[in-house]
Amino acid sequence: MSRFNALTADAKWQAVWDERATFAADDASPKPKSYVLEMFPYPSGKIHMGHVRNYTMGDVLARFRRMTGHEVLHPMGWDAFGMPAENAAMEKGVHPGAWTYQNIAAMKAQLKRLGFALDWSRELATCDPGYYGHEQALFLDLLAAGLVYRKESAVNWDPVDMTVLANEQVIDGRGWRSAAVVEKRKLSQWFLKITDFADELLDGLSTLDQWPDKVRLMQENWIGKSEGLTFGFTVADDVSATSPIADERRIAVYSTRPDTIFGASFVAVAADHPIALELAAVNADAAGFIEQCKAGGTTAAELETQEKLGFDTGLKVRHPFDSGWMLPVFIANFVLMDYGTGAVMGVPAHDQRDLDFARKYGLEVRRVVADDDAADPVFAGEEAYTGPGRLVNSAFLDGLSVTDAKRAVIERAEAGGWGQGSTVWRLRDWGVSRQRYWGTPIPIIHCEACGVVPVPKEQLPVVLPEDVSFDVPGNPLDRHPSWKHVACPSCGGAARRETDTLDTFVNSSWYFIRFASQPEDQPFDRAVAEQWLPVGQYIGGVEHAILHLLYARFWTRALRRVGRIDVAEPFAGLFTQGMVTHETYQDPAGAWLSPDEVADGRVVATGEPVTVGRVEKMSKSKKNTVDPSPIVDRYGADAVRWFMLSDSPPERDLPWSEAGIEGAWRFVQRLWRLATPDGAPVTDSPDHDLAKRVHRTTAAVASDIEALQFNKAVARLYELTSAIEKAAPSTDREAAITTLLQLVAPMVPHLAEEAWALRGNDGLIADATWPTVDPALLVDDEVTIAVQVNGKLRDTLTAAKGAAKDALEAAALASPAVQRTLEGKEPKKVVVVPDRLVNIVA
Ligand code: ANZ
Ligand code: ZN
Repeated sequence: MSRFNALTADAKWQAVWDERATFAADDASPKPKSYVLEMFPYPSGKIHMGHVRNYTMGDVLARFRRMTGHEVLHPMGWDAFGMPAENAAMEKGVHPGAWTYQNIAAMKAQLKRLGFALDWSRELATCDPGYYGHEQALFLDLLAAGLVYRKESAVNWDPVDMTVLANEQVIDGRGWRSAAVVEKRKLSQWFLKITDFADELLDGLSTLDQWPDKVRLMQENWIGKSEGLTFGFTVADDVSATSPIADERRIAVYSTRPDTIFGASFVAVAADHPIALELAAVNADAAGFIEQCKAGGTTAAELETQEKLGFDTGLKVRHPFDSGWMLPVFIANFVLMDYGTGAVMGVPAHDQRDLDFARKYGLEVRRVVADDDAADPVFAGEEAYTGPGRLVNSAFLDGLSVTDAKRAVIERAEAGGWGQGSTVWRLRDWGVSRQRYWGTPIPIIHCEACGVVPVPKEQLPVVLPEDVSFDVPGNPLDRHPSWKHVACPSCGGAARRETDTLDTFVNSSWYFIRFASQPEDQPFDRAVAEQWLPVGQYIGGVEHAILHLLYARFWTRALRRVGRIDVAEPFAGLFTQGMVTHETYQDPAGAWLSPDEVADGRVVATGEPVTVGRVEKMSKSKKNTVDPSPIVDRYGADAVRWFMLSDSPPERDLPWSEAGIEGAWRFVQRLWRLATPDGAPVTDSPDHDLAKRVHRTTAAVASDIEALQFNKAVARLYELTSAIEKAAPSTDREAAITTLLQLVAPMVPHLAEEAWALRGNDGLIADATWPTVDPALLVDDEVTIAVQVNGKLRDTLTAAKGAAKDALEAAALASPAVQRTLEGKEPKKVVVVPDRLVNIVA
């Protein structure tokens, strides 16, 4: 019998699908629409196993949806702007555009080789002016709607290379090329007002019931809504004599725990708070401390890990509820300037940072919340108490719960006019300016006379200049001899272009809309796009759980606000797949080895023993990657696809193994042998059991695929295959084989096409419909009866549904297990519950 020749079959059917445009989505189709999308790849040069797994899952769903009568949109494109192309330009002297398009060509060939059911006619690359020009138009829409603004913001500045560095170019605080210590510099940059949508983005999460809970939670935390009290501490100028900046002013703080106000023992301001800066101007020690804080970094993450440090300003403030109670004011390195008011009240007993700080500077630690009778005002522990409880040592708050006490303090503050209940968000506006070449030029012109002037839409796209050099650091757009010099669109005078480009996350914030509709003269046609959106099923890595998904949600809502589209949430369903992993290997010197440098526990080249390390995500740094291309060449696309689906639940990690892919290959061959007509005579005797099994598998596989439980579907298909193999030749068996081919078609489409044609079916299996299920055959006509003696399970029986009571009784008494238990005694009584159980009382 012939073997399935994947090499020829793969190429043959891929060419057929291409020629017939089998997977082109028809906007005008009357069928229900289904939009299946996997996160588009960055064109790094080669696809990796993670891509193969991600795209295989999406492909199975897309093909299945086609078979179940949907018009499917399943597109692919390239997230093509970004740093690696510029790095390649610097390292290899190749133009970022040339490098990117070469990579796209190579990766496209690799994807085609896997036989994905993609509508390639909608392919797009974000670095194409035909894409980013429309992005510029959308940016201008947002600008006109007041959703874009400019403000000073810090960038990483390399003082040796005299250039701005992207975050990923800063390694341990130093420039990646110069190794110089990176400084923070303020530059005027562009921001998108995502904070305007904070409420909407938070509330919208509750509508996303087909998203993983963990992703919704991550987004919720990132948006970070918190409620509390903003209130002022008044500086006591009469007792702040040691400070040169004392006067009767207020320092506003924000607290989510106003209930703990009687436990406050200090106030702390951020290093860049106006009070800190004012003091620094007249006090060299304060200035020195502020410098020290900045060197340590000022992001939330950096602050979290540092030792808590403070500088006593000499200022004293009065407690709002007791004007004789003075608290010292510190400048502290754990307070962020851009959160709340940039100042906090320190409550050491109930906040860990405050406790660390208080212990270091010998400040009072006073308990004000207790969960038991321990109302001792002296708090001794090293771990702040943040749990629930009753207020103690807190004057009029004593005895109240935390919640009631919060409310009471807010009420008093508002009544007394010294504070206001307030909501604070962690979410910050999105800084989109990048001082780089390989990105969407921001369509703005700066004119001395007119200020910031948007590029008129008829002048879009603002195209990147081709003739740029990367031999010196910095932004090639900025030093290009002519590109930035233009006439002001407003007054005609000499003006200059904005040389910042947009963050690549902007590119990926609307590509799914452009896939749905891509006219030449506008970003998308609203009516057409709305037919497809929202994306029904989006599949990608959990590493995009926060930024990409939040930005895309924001961008969609912003486009809705400017009237471009009436869609609130871009992705109705989200699935985050697990990673592809592999063992790691090291030689005796500790160097990482790739899997093909290792055989039988030894280094192939030297024969030295290999240390086998943990199974980890495939990564270049540990050299534990397996290149999919040679595997596809060797085993064929279908075996690779099958393996990607079979071994692990899709949300879990999948350990790559040679044995696994070989097993998949053997299964493909088994299917082939089964599907190839062997000329044996076929009898007309019905095989009811097999027919029933086929119907059940059909129904179950459909719901598995809908639920993206591919490994379960695969397991069922293994079982069905075995059952058909064992069945005697019959027309039912032949029908079962035909159905089996339809069921495996989304997973192993090349084999399915080849066998489908060979068995004399008309048309493509890709166009076939999913087999119909006869509901009558799904109903159990056999039941399992529990047989008990004195209430203890002794045996089970299989009986026809609805079997008579005495038949069940007789069968139960005849059971050898029952007879053994009865030891010849006569039963006193037999209770029969039809279809369920027989209980024998002895
Ligand atoms: C007093 C207090 C007592 C606080 C207590 C907490 C516990 P979330 O929940 O993230 O909103 N805080 C306020 N502004 C800050 C800033 N700019 N930098 C650093 N910390 C700041 O956190 C709010 C809490 O973080 C606020 O409530 C404040 O400390 C601190 F037992 O006030 B709290
Ligand atoms: Zn002008």
